[in-house]
Amino acid sequence: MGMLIEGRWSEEDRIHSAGAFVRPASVFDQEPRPEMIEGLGGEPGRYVLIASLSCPWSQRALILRQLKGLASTVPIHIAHGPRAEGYSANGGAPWIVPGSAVAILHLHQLYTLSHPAYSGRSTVPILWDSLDRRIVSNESAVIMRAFDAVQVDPLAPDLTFLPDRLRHEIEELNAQIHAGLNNGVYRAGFAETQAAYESAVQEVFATLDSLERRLSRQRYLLDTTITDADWRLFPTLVRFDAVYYLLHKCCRRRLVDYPALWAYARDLYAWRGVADTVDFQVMREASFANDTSSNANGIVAVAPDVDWHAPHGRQRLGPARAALRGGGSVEIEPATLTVKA
Ligand SMILES: N[C@@H](CCC(=O)N[C@@H](CS)C(=O)NCC(=O)O)C(=O)O
Repeated sequence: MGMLIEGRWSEEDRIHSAGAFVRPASVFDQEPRPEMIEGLGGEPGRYVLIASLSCPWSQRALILRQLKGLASTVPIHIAHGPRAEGYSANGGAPWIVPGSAVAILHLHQLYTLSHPAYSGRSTVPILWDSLDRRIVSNESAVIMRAFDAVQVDPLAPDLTFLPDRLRHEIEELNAQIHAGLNNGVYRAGFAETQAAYESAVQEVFATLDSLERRLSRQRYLLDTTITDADWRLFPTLVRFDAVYYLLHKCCRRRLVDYPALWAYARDLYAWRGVADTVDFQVMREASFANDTSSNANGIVAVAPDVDWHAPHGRQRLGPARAALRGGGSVEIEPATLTVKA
């Protein structure tokens, strides 16, 4: 895949250890700074979210941007195009870096503009500060936390997907789901030995089985209150049958074979703005065409024949609720994101 080593692009790959895929930690990983949280809501255009529609980690950030009403203050740039030196910035055409006069072709150039001697992977999503001309975060979890902390409309209820009272439980669930599923599907797909693949697949399905049991009894991961944990799980579920099942050989069962998880995924898909972050065509094309190590001819698999708009019927498990930052929660109409009286 290639990476930057002391500011220079190298085709070297340092992400396998004894045949197993090891996801590198993000070097910009940090807690969001208070002035950044203020700027996200109060300085329209200063922060730009650079994302890819094929990338589940980008999608988490895109979802939070929609749900927190940040579409008017945080512009997005969707990186696309053939992978040469990692992600193309703009389909092979020059892209002017916001806040500068510099034109770039590859996203790794954003990393070196920000940190000239950067060593590490050049990943999306990226939160770019066009005033200071630097990457403030390349870690989806941090970007989600920053977006969550913003209240754009001071008159609207201050909703949070990371309420303090549930934080511990959310973090525990996130860690389990990340290891077993979000990253598990990549450990399966990028494994270089049979043993590494089988152990990853076993964990993927053990995690899905346990989520199926949980979601048969309750509407969302933490009962009726939707949280950060649900929004982190969704991008993996939405890709499961179209990409991971076939390309990453996670083929013991499909999402549609899990009645509760499949209906739950459609419930999340119906929240206002979430479907706008899903592009099945781009997701399949980018995944199949770029993963030439396991798909040498770059043939893009056809789409599974499923209906993401079918009624999910999850209301029978309780109304959808969202937490308020000050404590307590409110009932929400997911399709409009309005608070129910
Ligand atoms: N920890 C990062 C991981 C992001 C990540 O791995 N993104 C993938 C795309 S889905 C990427 O940019 N890969 C390019 C690479 O690893 O070189 C996050 O959650 O933001």
